[in-house]
Amino acid sequence: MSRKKRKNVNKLLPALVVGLLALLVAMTAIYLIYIGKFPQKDLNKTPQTASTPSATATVSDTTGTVTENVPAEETHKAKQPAESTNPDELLVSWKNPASFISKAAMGDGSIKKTFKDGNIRYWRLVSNKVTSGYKPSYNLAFGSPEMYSELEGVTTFRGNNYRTAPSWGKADVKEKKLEIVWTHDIGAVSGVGSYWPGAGWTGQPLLAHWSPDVRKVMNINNDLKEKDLVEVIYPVFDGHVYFLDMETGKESRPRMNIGFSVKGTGMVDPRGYPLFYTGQGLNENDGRKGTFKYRIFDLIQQKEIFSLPGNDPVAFRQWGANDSSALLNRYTDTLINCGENGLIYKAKLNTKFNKEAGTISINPTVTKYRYKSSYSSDQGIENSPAVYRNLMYFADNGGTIQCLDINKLEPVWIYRSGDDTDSSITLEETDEGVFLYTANEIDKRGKSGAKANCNIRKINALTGELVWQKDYSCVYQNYINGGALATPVLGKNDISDIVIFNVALTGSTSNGTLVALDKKTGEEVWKRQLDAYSWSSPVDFLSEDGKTYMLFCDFKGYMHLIDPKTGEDLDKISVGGNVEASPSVYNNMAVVGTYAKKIYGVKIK
Ligand SMILES: [Ca+2]
Ligand SMILES: [Ca+2]
Repeated sequence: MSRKKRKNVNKLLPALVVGLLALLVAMTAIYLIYIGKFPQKDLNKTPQTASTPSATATVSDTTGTVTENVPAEETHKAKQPAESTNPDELLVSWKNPASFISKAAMGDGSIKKTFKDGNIRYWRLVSNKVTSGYKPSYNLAFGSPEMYSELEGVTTFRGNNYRTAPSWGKADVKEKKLEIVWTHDIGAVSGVGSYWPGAGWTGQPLLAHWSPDVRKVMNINNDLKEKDLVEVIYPVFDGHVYFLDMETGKESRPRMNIGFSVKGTGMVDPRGYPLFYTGQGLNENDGRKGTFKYRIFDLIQQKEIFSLPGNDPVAFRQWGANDSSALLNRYTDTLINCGENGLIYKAKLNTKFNKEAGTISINPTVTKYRYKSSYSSDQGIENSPAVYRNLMYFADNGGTIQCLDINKLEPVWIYRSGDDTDSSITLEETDEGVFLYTANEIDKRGKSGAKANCNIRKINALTGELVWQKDYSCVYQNYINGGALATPVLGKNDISDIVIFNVALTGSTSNGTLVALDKKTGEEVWKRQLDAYSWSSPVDFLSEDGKTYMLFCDFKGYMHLIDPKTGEDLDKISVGGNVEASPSVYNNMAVVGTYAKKIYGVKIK
């Protein structure tokens, strides 16, 4: 061996030792993995918004049909704070191994997702055809609730995608009094064995502060074209959509005749486009029968330009009413709507709005999400969906609370609420996480004269885990259900530590309870017994000096001005009859329709 060669061997020795050591470590690791003792990262504890490893979802075939490889959830890191308006950046990953046990492609194009205590079978239909491998052609996600509406006002039920803004602006509160400053007469309809006067549940009037250029191209009365108008847009029981000047209560343009009752809440396009959307509550009007439709109106010409059939041939339930108030994603021109037929509609509207020419058109492409929950066969959604980014939350008549990835149309988690849930879910994002608040009613569990608990819950919105639950005993009654029909006030600003629920028929068929619960613990902060129950959702609004006030209406026809820190009345006025609808507030004005067959304009003084 030459010196040179020997030198090379000496050089190689340390490398050989390192290599052998690495081999030893690798073999030990393989052995540990084999015996199952290799420490792995606990994926269950990985925060949902953080980047999680991409993996193929477990696909087990439970039916003997051909197993389809379902692609893994892509990993999306929340790169931007919620102020972002780019859906690509807003998408959150929900890849959490704990959220489901297995996922199986079924023979009929559905997918069965099995969770800890139940399962969901779901179908995605594009142009009414079941598609087994749905892939969205663009990303859909919502921004922060403050970013929901470009148009000032209340443009959907509870104002935003968290369902937490039933009011807009700030009120100048001095006397802490309410005063009716106008009323506007509306009608009633009769169904078989039923009579529906005025406005119904959820019935929140829409308030739109139009931009001057949009106002000028619409068919608003000439004398109001130059006025800085806040317009009340209100579909009600008598089958008309009323348009009123919020200041005076006078018609701002001719009413539109739908011909059949609306009892839910409509939606005005949050982009400030002259488009109005509404479902239908009944399909009969004083003996005349019709079909159920979900309608979209052009507010320039004031005419219907598109509709979805309520009795949808692809739906599992042939009841076509629609009380749910839709959401519109203004970044992607996408409408999200839930039907009482059990379907979720995701429609790319393909809107063309030419402000200068005064023309607007849509050409929707409709995708549908249909599902069956193992919790209950009851189909139909009456609450208004809430959305955190790409995660949508809703509950159904069978008591399934569902978190649905609205981008991929895939259920993320389900929760058994135990009964029909029509109260809309409210959302909150905090430093501790994203949470939802929900409450059910006493319906499917009921027997006449029996009692059951209305369950109020705080749930981790990303994992579906219960944070706390608070129960209130309610009386069952079949035609007017007890429990929560109202959507809660989610405290903000000076009442940010509480959430306020309105629970009907606690104790008897005529009374109720208004309760403020501590958001962290679920403990009662205050409780008020009501001698008149209510289905109306309480409304919080902020004063110019930073104090939160609350309006609350009941079945005896009172509107209360309440201090939400104590639950006590500051003032109380009569609005003529049962209030199932819930008020909207714009600065110092509140508007609501009641069973007295009137819309009321109430000044907060
Ligand atoms: Ca229901
Ligand atoms: Ca019910």
